[in-house]
Amino acid sequence: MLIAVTREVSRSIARCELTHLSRVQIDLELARAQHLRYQQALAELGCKVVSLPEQPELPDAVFVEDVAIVLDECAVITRPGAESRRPETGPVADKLREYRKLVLIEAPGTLDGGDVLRVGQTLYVGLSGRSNSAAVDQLRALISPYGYTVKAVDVNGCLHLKSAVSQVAENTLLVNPRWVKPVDFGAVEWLEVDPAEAYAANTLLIGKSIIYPTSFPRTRQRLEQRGIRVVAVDVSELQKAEGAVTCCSLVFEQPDMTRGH
Ligand code: CIR
Repeated sequence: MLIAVTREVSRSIARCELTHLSRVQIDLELARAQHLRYQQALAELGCKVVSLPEQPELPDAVFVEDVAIVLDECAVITRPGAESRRPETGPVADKLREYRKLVLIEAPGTLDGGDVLRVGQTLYVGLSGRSNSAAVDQLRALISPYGYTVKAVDVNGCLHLKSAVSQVAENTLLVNPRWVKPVDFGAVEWLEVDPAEAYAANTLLIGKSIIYPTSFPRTRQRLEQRGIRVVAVDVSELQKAEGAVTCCSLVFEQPDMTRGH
């Protein structure tokens, strides 16, 4: 069974962190309606959605991806690069403890889950404004005993590694080549975003389908031409907070204990 941990949109989202975008008004009710539709898309694709309550004082708390990396063997609780986001970890850690052993990134390491792209047994970590090489070293020490390889990659011009590259099929990445170098990701196939849609590289792969924003029709056409099934969601209000589709959930496999022998 796939579990998707999410968290309700905070009433204070208007005070979110912004790095590459200018602040514009966010319609809270619309953001919540869009987030609900996003969760429905996860459920339609077979996920059991575990929704955490709103954190009224933590503007960016909806973006749960940044506070943990869930592997089969453990969950790594991050130390987010933005100080305002560090208190977000506690309630997510409390929930993940029900499913996994927890391990922690500690100071001076900083790591946002949005900077971590997993392809098979390799975890690529973007050295962004949020994640540093001390965290890469810690992550490597924590998870290499389980057989994972951790590789640092350069990322320039965007918030997180996964703003620039994400997985759209088993051996295929969707990339914005202005922000990362496709050759850094080894022997995979890649597809480029349409040049008019810089932010279009962030997709959430669930099984053989991707959850994908409605705002990138040109890149969507490229994806569909490659035979990729797209489930489109309107996330305009979360995009104003510099979020996208991977960042609003932590998706992981969990054996279904209710199905006995
Ligand atoms: C931030 O700047 O931290 C939030 N406003 C947006 C975080 C988006 N996270 C992600 O894409 N993984």
